[in-house]
Amino acid sequence: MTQDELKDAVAAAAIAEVEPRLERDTILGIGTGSTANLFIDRLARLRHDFKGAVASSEASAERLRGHGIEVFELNHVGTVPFYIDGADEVNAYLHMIKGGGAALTREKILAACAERFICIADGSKRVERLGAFPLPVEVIPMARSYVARELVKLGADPVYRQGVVTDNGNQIIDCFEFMIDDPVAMEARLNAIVGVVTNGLFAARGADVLLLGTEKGVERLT
Ligand code: ABF
Repeated sequence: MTQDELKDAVAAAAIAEVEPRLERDTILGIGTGSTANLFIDRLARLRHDFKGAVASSEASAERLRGHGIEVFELNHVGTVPFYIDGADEVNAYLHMIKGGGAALTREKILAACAERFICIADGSKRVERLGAFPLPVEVIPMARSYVARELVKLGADPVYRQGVVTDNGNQIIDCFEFMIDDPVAMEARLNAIVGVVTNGLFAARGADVLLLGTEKGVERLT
């Protein structure tokens, strides 16, 4: 199977996971990226079975609206029963690196507001140790150089993602050469650097369910 077929298989598995639980007033949290896009496309068929969605990016919001799914502001919604999103890396504890698409802050807010976080990913995303994928850190623009110096002290090789402005008007630094032994501790440590808005470690609040696309089928891990 191709990587796209594996992504579509987990998108279909996520639909099977949420479909029986949809109510007329359900508002879903929806993430960003190519796997989330496949989920959105499959969700279109169910658009009359639930109320709408909150999106983690403008791009996903546009795609949802394109399918006739109403998009709500999180402040008007409160909690969401499910948040469905991809990941760049995921370990056995369902800790993740996310934010390759620069939407990490909104993704983390949605994850925090979700009763259940369903991570959908093809098998290439499953790792023993997080960090081969460069860890994204969203920063307030005026703090970029300061934060980069602090990241060097922690052992990272920080690279400014040129030309990228997040949906929140901020910038992204990617941490290369930064293997992470204790994701929960490192997430907190990075959050404590002044000028950091969010880091792409999703460990304090990881996924509740991982639907992983493999050659043998979709594995469901909790
Ligand atoms: C989002 O999309 C991100 O947090 C992650 O960076 C990315 C995964 O993208 P894809 O599904 O295209 O691999 O969920």
